[in-house]
Amino acid sequence: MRKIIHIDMDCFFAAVEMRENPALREVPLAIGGAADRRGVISTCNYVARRFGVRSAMPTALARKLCPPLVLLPGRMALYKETSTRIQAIFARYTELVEPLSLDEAYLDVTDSPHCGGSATLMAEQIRAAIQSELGLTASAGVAPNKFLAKLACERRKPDGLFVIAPQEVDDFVRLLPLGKIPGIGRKTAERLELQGLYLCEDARQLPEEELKGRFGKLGVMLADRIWGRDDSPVQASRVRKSIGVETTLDADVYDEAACWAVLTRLIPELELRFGQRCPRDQIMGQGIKLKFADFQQTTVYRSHGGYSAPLFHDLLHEGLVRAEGKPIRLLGLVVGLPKEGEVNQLSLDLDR
Ligand code: TTP
Ligand code: MG
Repeated sequence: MRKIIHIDMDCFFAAVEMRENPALREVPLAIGGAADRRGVISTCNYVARRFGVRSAMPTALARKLCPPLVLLPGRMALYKETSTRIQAIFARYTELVEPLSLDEAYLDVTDSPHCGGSATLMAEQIRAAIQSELGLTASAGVAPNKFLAKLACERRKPDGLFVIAPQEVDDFVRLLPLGKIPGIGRKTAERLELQGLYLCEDARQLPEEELKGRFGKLGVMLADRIWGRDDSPVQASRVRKSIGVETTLDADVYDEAACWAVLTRLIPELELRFGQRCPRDQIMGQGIKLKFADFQQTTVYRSHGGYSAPLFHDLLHEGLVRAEGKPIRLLGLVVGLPKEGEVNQLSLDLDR
């Protein structure tokens, strides 16, 4: 049985800004791109959330919901530096830290000698250190695995701690809506509901084989989660699997030629970025990301060995078929990288 802590900072970018300028604590505050530049909200403080403002919402909509909203452009360098200091606090307790983003991580403290081995006490100490040393609040979840620790953390947000002890797992999971399981998106949850499956206890009524038969890979995952099981390890050094560049367009574009014109500007940037890590002939695949005017998005990806810029043209064509005539608001490119350690050093040297 593992002891996992999941930590997630509360309204992270906004919290950093409120620490820098405490007057902002009293007003609805959001970090994001300007409305007249088709920006979106990165995050907002809890005052703004009471108006319905949310991450990823177009700023123009946020302004409608919350006219007094104070909007800041954000200071990524400051958030990154703060994130590094948070990571340093985690490292006092365990080497097994898996960051999920700048403000969120799993810690495996199963073998940590601190706090007499109590994960709960360690989580409290970490939260206290973040508060006293960085002037920020974090929420934490403690549980026997990653999946439950993440859900536990959400349960007491903001500035809270929630513990799921091994003997409490079954009660916690039984009444959990299936849509709350990480990996089950809104669409999948709706598909499950159409089959009369709302809660984990509903899915438990189906024989495991049937769950797997009906839902394939997803069913295999579900068969574990509905009983509170997740044996995925905390992965301390996550290897980077892809590199991408993208751009939100100043105005929507409709046709292939206009999209291609944008991509020809992005391609050199992409090549510059991946070129520092991996030679062209070792790229594992390439893809193109499209976001439509209705905010739906799709990625057309093709796995193969070696990189070819003209291939993006074929992928674009496929993507636009999927668009079914909808205008495009964002275009992006991505390449798949080989596993770390598998980049052939010789050809790297030859490329220089
Ligand atoms: P989250 O942890 O998802 O959100 P949060 O920390 O702002 O709020 P909560 O209290 O609910 O945890 O994301 C962390 C940071 O990542 C967030 O402060 C800003 C950034 N972010 C974006 O830029 N765009 C997004 O769509 C999301 C979800 C987050
Ligand atoms: Mg957060």
